[in-house]
Amino acid sequence: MGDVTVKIRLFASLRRFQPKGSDAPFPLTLPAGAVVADAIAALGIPVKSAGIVACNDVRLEPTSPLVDGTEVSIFPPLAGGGAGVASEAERLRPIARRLREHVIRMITAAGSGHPGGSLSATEIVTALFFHTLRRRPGDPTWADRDRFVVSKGHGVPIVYAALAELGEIPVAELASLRKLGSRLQGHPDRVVLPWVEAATGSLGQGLSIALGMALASRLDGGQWRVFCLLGDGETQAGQVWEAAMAAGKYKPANLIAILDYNKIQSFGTVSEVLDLEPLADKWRAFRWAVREVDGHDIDALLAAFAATPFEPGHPSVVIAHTVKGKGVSFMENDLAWHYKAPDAAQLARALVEIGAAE
Ligand SMILES: Cc1ncc(C[n+]2csc(CCOP(=O)(O)OP(=O)(O)O)c2C)c(N)n1
Ligand SMILES: [Mg+2]
Repeated sequence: MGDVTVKIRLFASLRRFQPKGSDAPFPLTLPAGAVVADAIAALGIPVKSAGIVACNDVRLEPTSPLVDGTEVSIFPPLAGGGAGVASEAERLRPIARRLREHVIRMITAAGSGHPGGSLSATEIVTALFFHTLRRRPGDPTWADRDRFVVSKGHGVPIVYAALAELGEIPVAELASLRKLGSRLQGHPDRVVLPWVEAATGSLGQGLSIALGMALASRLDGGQWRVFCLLGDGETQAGQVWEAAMAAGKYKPANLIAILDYNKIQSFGTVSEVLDLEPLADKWRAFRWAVREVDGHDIDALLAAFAATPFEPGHPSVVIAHTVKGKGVSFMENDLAWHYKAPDAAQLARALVEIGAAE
């Protein structure tokens, strides 16, 4: 009697304070009456580095008592939090770097996979998972969460990287990518990993699923939104345009498509295989509100996501101009890296270019 035990979940940049060998969340026991500030001190986290502390969805103050058996998430300060982070994009940039590192490492460990399309979507996924999406740590099926459907299912390694960096799956598990029995299949499997919203990978289907979700949210009077990441090659599939046309009719303003316009698909450039242009005009013709951004500019992505719906009563599409293989010079704009695993020397070179620690 007398002790209080909470489960601590540390956000990415605070992970260095995690006890060695422990997974997230890890237990912390303190004397009865302990408050949030005591937990932060016990972990050795400088007060200025612990910006936001939350229990489930509720924000805690340093003086808030710790409640036995609850989970406490500790995040670094947000922009303007007074700890020297100049902008939200500046906070997110190192996270994007870590996600690239995870992608490269896990595909190397798997011996196969699609690095190019994960690296082109890195800033998009970083901005969504670490800023825009309304989510509840530790609770993948929270009813009011924003949904994210990775329609280009072969790009799921970047989603696994984000989930690991958020502490929702162990970083060590990333090495099981594409292994038999792993939760981290080469294409997402919601049955074994509820953090992904749909089983995708057969290209062209995700926007239809996302549209159904968005209409369900509206029917239920929900506040949650649905974000759907499409590949540009994928957008050649007829079903994408069936979904786009239906969305133009039913007008879910809570549906946001993001098109990873990296200009390359499996066996050629999009323009030579089956040109999508004039792409923005096509979406407008289907009654979507359109915005084009540099898909590696985190400020631009955050601003675009914050501005949705771009027009009241319309679905929105963000056409994100990106570079396939972004961040690794020998992968950038090279068709070969659509589907290929690095060897040991290529891994080492890629990590240096990404700026990974080792
Ligand atoms: C229906 C279907 N046909 C073919 C494939 C094989 N395939 C996997 S990735 C890919 C190319 C996708 O290109 P794009 O949408 O541009 O993806 P990204 O450049 O973002 O990797 C293809 C054809 C598939 N997964 N599903
Ligand atoms: Mg592409």
